[in-house]
Amino acid sequence: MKIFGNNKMNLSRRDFLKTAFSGGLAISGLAGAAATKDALAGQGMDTMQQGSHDHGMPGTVGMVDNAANGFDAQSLLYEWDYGEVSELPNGQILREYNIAAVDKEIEIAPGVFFPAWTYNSRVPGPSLRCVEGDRIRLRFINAGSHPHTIHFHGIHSASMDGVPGVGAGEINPGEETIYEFDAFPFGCHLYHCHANPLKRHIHKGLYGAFVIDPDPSLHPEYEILARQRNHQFPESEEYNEMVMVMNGFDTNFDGDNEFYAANTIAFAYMNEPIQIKRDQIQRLYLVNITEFDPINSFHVHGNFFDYYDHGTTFQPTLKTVDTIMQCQAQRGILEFSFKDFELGRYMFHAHQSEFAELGWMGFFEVVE
Ligand SMILES: [Cu+2]
Repeated sequence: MKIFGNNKMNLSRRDFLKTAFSGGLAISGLAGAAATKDALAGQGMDTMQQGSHDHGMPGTVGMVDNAANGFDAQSLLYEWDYGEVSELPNGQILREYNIAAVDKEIEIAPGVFFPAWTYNSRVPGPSLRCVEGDRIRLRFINAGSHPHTIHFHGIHSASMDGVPGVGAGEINPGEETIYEFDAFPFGCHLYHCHANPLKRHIHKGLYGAFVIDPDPSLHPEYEILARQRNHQFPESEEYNEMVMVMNGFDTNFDGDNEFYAANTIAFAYMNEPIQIKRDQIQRLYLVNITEFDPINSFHVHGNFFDYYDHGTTFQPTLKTVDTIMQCQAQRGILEFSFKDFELGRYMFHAHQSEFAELGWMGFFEVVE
């Protein structure tokens, strides 16, 4: 069996899930999972009618092996890579990062393994954090088996764009390069491999969040708001900050996703809800890098949020909404609070029901 290329495995998503079941993989959300667009296109009604008798909550039984993965869904929410910080002779802050492309098999749902291409052995790659105007110097080593790049969404010169044929272009296995630029504009951004074929390189797992905090001294008219969003200032500690990278996995290589998630692990935040304090303001950096599907979305239950598209403004671009959609590479910042709310579990998920039932669903658990 060739893993890549044009010989698509003749296995629909529904077949895959059946196979998974007969093989002992337990996914209690069969009813939901089976009602995929594959199923709807074929004998869908039959499937839906059969499925309609099972009203169990979608989810997985068992847990992925976090130790083997080398990361877990909870820490992916909160871990930042601030780089190694020093000061250049001109006073500018220098942040040096190291990223290696590594082939690694990861477990994306209990018993479901995906042969990922990763940045620093995790999917998504490290959440890079810096401050507007900092000098970014990123050493990229390709320890993988295919040529790769890192393409940043941000302002930089042509030669630092990380695309084939420009600057260093594609970095071959065993080779390395330096990407260097000043961090602009402030906001919630991302980086990803831009090697060809792009679709394959992205869906294999080569992407991550890239957050540039505003520098208050550059925004005197918004100084307090800038300090609240800048990790170096105590005002930012009023916020509980999280990162979610919405992604999908094509586990049978048919050009369509079998699993969806925020931060890779299907249903991770159903199995282990995200605990948030009722009195703390929440700030969520949300990035969509889902391949094969044109859009993804975020919806929260029982509450509304303000949204900053691309995170590049101090004033919300959408106020008091409970659903936003993002095309691939679109991203933004959500701010919300459960102050004075009843304690308990509040669901969040993609409002493409199919994505939700195939893994992109979770809970915030509001606690004292
Ligand atoms: Cu690549």
